[in-house]
Amino acid sequence: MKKQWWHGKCAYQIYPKSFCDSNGDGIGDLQGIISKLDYLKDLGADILWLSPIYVSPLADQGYDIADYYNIDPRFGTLADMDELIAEAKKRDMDIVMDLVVNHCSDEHEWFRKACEDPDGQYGKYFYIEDMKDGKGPCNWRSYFGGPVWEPLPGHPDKCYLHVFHKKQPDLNWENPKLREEIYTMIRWWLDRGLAGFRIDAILNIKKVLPFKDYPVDREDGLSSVHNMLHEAKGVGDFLGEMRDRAFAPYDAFTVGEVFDEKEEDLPAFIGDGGYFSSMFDFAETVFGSSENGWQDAGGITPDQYRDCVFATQKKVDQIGFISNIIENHDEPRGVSRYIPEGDACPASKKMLATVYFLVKGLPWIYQGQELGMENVHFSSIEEVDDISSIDNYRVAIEAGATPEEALDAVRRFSRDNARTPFQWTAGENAGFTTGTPWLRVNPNYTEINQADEAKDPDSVLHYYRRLTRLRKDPAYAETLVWGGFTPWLQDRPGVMAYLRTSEKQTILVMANYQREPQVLPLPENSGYKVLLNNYSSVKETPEGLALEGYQAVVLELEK
Ligand code: TEU
Ligand code: CA
Repeated sequence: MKKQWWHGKCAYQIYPKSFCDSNGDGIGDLQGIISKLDYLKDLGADILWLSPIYVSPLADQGYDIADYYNIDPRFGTLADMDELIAEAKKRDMDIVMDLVVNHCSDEHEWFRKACEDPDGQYGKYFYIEDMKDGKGPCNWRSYFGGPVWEPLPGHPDKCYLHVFHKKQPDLNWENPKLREEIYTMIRWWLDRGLAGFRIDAILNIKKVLPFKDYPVDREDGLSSVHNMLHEAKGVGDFLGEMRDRAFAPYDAFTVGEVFDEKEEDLPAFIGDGGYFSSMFDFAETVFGSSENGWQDAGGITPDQYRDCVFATQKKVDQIGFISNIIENHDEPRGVSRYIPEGDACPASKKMLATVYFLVKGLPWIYQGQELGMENVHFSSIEEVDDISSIDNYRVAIEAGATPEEALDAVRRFSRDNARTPFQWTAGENAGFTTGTPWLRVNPNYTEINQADEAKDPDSVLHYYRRLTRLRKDPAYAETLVWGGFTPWLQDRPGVMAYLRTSEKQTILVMANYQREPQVLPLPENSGYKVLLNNYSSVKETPEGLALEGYQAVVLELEK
């Protein structure tokens, strides 16, 4: 694996709508982000990914783009964006945008023109088919519920494909003209000084053609899009072309949102010269999920979490650099998911931070994670905005769940858990806005907020600062960034531990991933130096270290 400029960095995801509102309209914006750059710099964030801020009706919160060449006025202007890029550069930080090109918005000019003339040039930018008996050509179920086919406005005999929401018509990547439009747009942004892109839902760009049915897997008579994706071949041709035509000339940083990749594809995806710089590890986020919907999805135990992370480490090994997360804007809060119920507290949150952050790969922090922000206890489905949560609520009810059970599934998995406003202060609206926030603030902001944590040296926030500094410390970077990864005590329940090794040194990351204390042996009878500890001390016994509940230590082992 070749070393890259971004390997030693720390990445941070901003969900602009919920980060910081500068003008009191209840919606976070670019000036809000600019006002917090010093905060992010101090945290140790180097690469900032912004979820979409392009012109959009926000049906899927910006993942439905109506103009790729402009900023939605609710977020700001192009001048604000240029300012953000420049202000970030001044601080040696990089801005990464979201690249949403599997689909656009039904309010995009291309789609409007396609509706005016389905047989014309823009009709060929989409998948437009004839309806038969009021139905589209195949039985795929869209990710957000219902069939993937929707009548084409103005043409009741025709329909268009949308694997996500009906306001997100799929772009036809088989059409070279469409691909050319996309590459031109990417280069336009990179020319503005952008460092790269997070690439949305990208494996969906390759469809199995001609359209055909797959086995029905729910009572709605439809079949999950996954069935089609598993069979689709040739996405690499598109990805390779996009890399060569758009990313490579700029040495852009790209991170793919890739689900369900085949193991043999890893070298092509993230190996040297691969389609992407990196891709997210979703092994733990998809664990326990069910094609039946959230009501059937299971939780994940600490041991299962560890095994997911370790399996990815083993699979990726020397091939490339994976991107590690515990949450993002599509997932519940990591501390609510990966820490057993009732046990989320500053110590356990710091422990989780330690173990995911120091495995091999690029560590990502999702906004608010560094404060230990938690899931929301929604009291009714009316409090939920997200289209995917609303669909999953309906699916649960249709599958026989009671409203309370359905709401419970939403509480566990709703994307809105991560989308509530950033908790800046203990003041009104958590200091996010002077107006009315677009989504209700999590009521725990009086306990969990940035201002209070900044004052408390023992806070989760300060712990994250220590973590980013440790990984970037020149004395340890060779090991923590590029060093090898070896599991330690993998067969012991309630433990997540591993060694990071380089020619220079060996570092042991060891966590007691349970409420009860336990004694954990060190590799040999080696001496050690404590580099990080989420407790004030660590007890030694002849058998090893006696770790408190959720205690995590990072030790440099003496050779
Ligand atoms: O997410 C893709 C997405 O919805 C996945 O979780 C999907 O279910 C997966 O492919 C299943 O294996 C991205 C964005 O992150 C999300 O916010 C958007 O809603 C979505 O694309 C549509 O743009
Ligand atoms: Ca605003």
